[in-house]
Parts: sequence; structure tokens; C-alpha cells
Amino acid sequence: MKKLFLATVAAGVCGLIATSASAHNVLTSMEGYAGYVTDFEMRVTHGCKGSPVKEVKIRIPAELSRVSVGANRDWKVETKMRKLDKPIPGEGGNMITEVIEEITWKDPKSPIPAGGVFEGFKFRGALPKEDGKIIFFRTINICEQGDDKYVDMPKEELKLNDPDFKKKLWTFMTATATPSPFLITVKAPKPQYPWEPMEPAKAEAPTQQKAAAK
Ligand SMILES: [Cu+2]
Repeated sequence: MKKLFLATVAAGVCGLIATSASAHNVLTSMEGYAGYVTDFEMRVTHGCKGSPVKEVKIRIPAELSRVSVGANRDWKVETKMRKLDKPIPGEGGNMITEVIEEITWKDPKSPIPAGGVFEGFKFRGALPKEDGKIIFFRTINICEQGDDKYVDMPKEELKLNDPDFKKKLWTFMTATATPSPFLITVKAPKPQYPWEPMEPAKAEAPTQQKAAAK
């Protein structure tokens, strides 16, 4: 784990609207279907205390597998890889030995203005098959002056079956000015693709998902 992302950041750096949870970096959709290969968009909604955003980093959570990055003609995209302990079978018989651990968008044609607009950063990956999981996507905005580190985690583990879940989630979202963006997996109403069996096969779960979920 890299220090950069684990560093706890003093509250108050994010700026004006700490109590408005939508005024931070957030995933455009905060819910996703368990097991689906899903498009994600990290939405950057403001600069660092009035300074334009010139770089955005996302730490890819270990729960995500088969991650790829959307093309972007305005930003230079870099990925940092993590070596797997055990290679996992990929598509077409290849063995996958490393996965994307971090994505950086940098050197934009022009920075994101400090206010008044938002910009989305796209990537894709398979969510774990388990529903009711809360998955954190820690992100950092680097601005022309300063940075905002949306890496704060809940003080205690949030569990969906906790009757106080919503309250605790909101507490987490408003406790600091830089909560980590997150997504909750919900049970899918049907298989993702029409050619998949209606009932997910029981003994299915290929080793890939398990290994990637580590
Ligand atoms: Cu904010």
C-alpha cells in the first residue's frame, strides 16, 4: 500500500461546502449491480480552494477485477500496476499476472476550472458478486496550488444490514471534508447479458473472481 493514499488528511482542506456530500469527488453512480462489468465515472466537482485541477488519481479497490481505462484525448492517462501473487486466467487463454492498481490523468489540454463545472473520468471493471458491499475509490485531485485528498475512510466498518447504516453512512460522508468516494453493490435483477443463464450457476465462481477479489 502506498503511503500517499493511506495518509489521513486533516479536515478542512476541501473547501467551502464540507457538509454537502455531493460537492466532493464522487462516483456518478453510487450503486452498482453485484457481479456486473460496470462503467464508472469519477466526477470532479471543484478545485482545491479556488485552484484549478491539473491531475486526478484513483486508487482501484482490490475488490474490482478486469479493470480498463476509458480513452481520453484531453488528458494523459497513466496506470500503475500491481503484481498478483498468483496469475489468473484471462480472456483468450492468456494468464494475467498484474492488475491496474492506480490510474492517473495528468497534463490536460486545460485544467478543470476551480468552480462552476464538473468533469468525469471514466474506467470500467467487474464488481464483486457479493451484494451489499461498500467499496471505496480513494482519489486525489492535484491542483495548480495544493491538492485535495479524498481518502478518508469510515471510523468503523459500515455494514448494510446495520439498521443505522444510512445514518452511519451520512456521518462518514460529512465527518470530514474529504471522504473517500464509494459505491454499494446491490443485487442484480437479472444476468448482465442475455446469453447468460437466468439463474447464476451455483458452483460457478471461477478462480479469477476470487483471486482478483483479494
Ligand atoms: Cu468537496
